[in-house]
Amino acid sequence: MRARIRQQSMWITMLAVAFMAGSAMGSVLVNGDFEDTTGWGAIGSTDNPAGWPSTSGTRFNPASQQTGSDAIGGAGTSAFMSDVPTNCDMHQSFTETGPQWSVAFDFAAGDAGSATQRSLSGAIKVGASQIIYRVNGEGDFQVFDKAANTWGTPIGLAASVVMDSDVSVSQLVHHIVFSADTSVSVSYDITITDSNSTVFSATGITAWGVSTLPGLGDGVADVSFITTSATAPFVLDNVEVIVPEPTSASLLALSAVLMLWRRR
Ligand SMILES: [Ca+2]
Ligand SMILES: [Ca+2]
Repeated sequence: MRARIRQQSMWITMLAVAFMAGSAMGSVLVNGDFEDTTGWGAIGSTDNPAGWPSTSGTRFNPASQQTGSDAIGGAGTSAFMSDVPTNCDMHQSFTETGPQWSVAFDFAAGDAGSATQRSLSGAIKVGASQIIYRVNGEGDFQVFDKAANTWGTPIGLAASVVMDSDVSVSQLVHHIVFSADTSVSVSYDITITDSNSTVFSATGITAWGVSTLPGLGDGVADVSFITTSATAPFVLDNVEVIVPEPTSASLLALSAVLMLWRRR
């Protein structure tokens, strides 16, 4: 009887472990919603938003708080990314994700003025490589292709961003998702939902911003937002690095446990 109880409790423990392995991991970033308002200094200072330091020694804080009805979503805090002074950044490094990942955030982009100028600008480190991107003054979403040494608009992302003449009030909010599964292909997809809920997407993008290309299986290790060469500000909120909830893995583990159980 006692052995039977012990066996039952062992199975219950194994089921619990299998179930817990499948619990959501969510975003790996801290303060991606900018609701932690400690540490923010003036734009151009060395005091950055909590969790978001600048590249050490070379750049400064690009962000100030945009709050309440002037924040994205009409409440809380967003990050207003100023184009003055230029050459500021903030970034967040973390343990490299697995090959399946998404980077997502909300933004509104000021009008940079021309096709060769930019407002929103940032980078995503994938292994030892990087995706480097910008929104130009035509509302094109562009990525830098180091191999061709030029900015290019992936097919599907031309005029995908509605220019916001003043991002400090009444934002034209866009949602962007970069996603990849580098175990299958060393490429990435971008989906933008604009402020009119129109969806733009580009798939299988192979433009990388540096000479080093990612390898199969590489994940995300750092995200940054940059105001270098910006001629208009932008606003950010709800930045997330999302790794898939291991639902299928957990189901596999559960079914394996159940199969073992039934075989007894
Ligand atoms: Ca927020
Ligand atoms: Ca506006």
